[in-house]
Order: sequence, then structure tokens, then C-alpha cells
Amino acid sequence: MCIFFCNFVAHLVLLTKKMTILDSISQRRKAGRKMLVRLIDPEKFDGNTRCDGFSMIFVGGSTAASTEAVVEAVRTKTKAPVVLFPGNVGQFTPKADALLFLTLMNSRDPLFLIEPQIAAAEAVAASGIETIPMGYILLDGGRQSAVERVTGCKATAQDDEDEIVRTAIAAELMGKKLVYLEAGSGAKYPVKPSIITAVRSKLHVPLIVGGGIRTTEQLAAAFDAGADIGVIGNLFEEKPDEIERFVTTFKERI
Ligand code: 1GP
Repeated sequence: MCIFFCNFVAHLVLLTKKMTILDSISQRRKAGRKMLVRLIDPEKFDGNTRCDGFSMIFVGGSTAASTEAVVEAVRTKTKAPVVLFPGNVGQFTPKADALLFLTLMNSRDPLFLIEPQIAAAEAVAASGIETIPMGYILLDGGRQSAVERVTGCKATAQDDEDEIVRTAIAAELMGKKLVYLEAGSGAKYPVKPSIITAVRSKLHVPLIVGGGIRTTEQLAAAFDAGADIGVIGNLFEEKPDEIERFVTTFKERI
């Protein structure tokens, strides 16, 4: 009798518990669905920035001082979750749905490896925002990225597959719930599908890929190789008309 009652209560708790952003990412992954994310740099946002049609919106940039006004404005333009992808501590706002609490895995500088996390910790914890630990791995995309410029972090060469795979495994072992393979904003070429496949084969958590994706073929190749989430920033800023092509092309997969 108690077993039935306890099970019933447990189910009720599960049903009434609000699904987190991470739950919904994991659920989509299990269902074989992909996610198309638009990255909005707060410094480039204006009233014309299209926010509908995406699985999520990431807000963040390498140099912006804050994100709050943009997060609030994005909210009025879409029902999709708005997730912070911060480039510095000042970009934290409790107004977003979740925060990617990231570690720049290939940095060797405590100023970027641990100090921003400690500086933000109290405000983040007190806000109660959903916080998703993420291992962020910077790869060489053919030109110096803003992340490299700002942090001095050396991007890992894409032909060093073993090092990239080891770094991704280490991220998961450290408790990261997401891994992001980043070729850098405005990269000349995106993350190679072979790298994505190699990392995917060793990873259990969802995999995000971004940087330099400019065609639906490149995004399809990333998805086919095992990326769960594709992030596009520059292309949609430069050519807003491309958004419709991506949304239409991937509507059956996202
Ligand atoms: C940058 O991966 C994102 O952090 C997106 O890159 O702007 O090149 O699409 P792009």
C-alpha cells in the first residue's frame, strides 16, 4: 500500500516540478532532436534583431559590460529560453532563464579559470537562477578569436584530436553538464565534423558546437557528426535573411 502511495507521490512531485533548461536539453537529445541557437552579442542587439524561430537564445559577448536590458528586450520577442553565455562577470543578470557557468578549459590562467567564477558566486547563488556547469573548449578556427584576444588563451589546433578529446573527457569528469566546442566567433572555418564525432563518442553530456557556421550544410554536418546544439552569431547579424533558410531547413530536426 505504502509503495503505491509513495510512487504516486514521487510521480506527482516529478510532474509538478518545473522542467529545467538542462532537463529539456537532455530530453531533446534522448529524442534525437537538435537545437538551433542564436547567439546575441548585447553590443550588436537592436529592435530589429530577430529572436523567434530558435530553440534558445544565448546572450553574451567578449566585451559587453552588461546584458540585462538586452535579456529583457529579447524576452518580449520570443518564448524560447534566454540563456546567459557570459564573457565576463558584469554580464550576469538574474533576469535570464539560465546561466552557462563556464570554464575555459584550455586556459592556463587563473584569472579566467577560476577567478570570475568566485567573483560571481555569491550573486549567482543568491539569485536562484538555473546554473549549468559548462566546459568551454576553444579550438583554432583559422583566425584569432575575440576570446583568445581577451583571455590570452591559446586555441587548440583542430588537428590535435587527442588533446581535444582528452579535454572534453576531463570537462565531463569535472562535473560539467554541457561541453561547448568553439571555433571562435567569426571563425574562418567551423569545428571539423571528425572532431565532433571523436568527442561525441567519448562524451555522455550534450555537446554544443559553434563558431564560423555560415551554411546550412555546415550545420547539418555538425548535427550529423553528433552536435546536439548548433550556435550561430555573426551570420545572422550580417545576413538576417539567412535566418529563414536555417529555420526552414532544420524544422524537422529541432
Ligand atoms: C561564438 O560560437 C559562437 O561564441 C558563434 O560564432 O558568431 O561565428 O557564429 P559565430
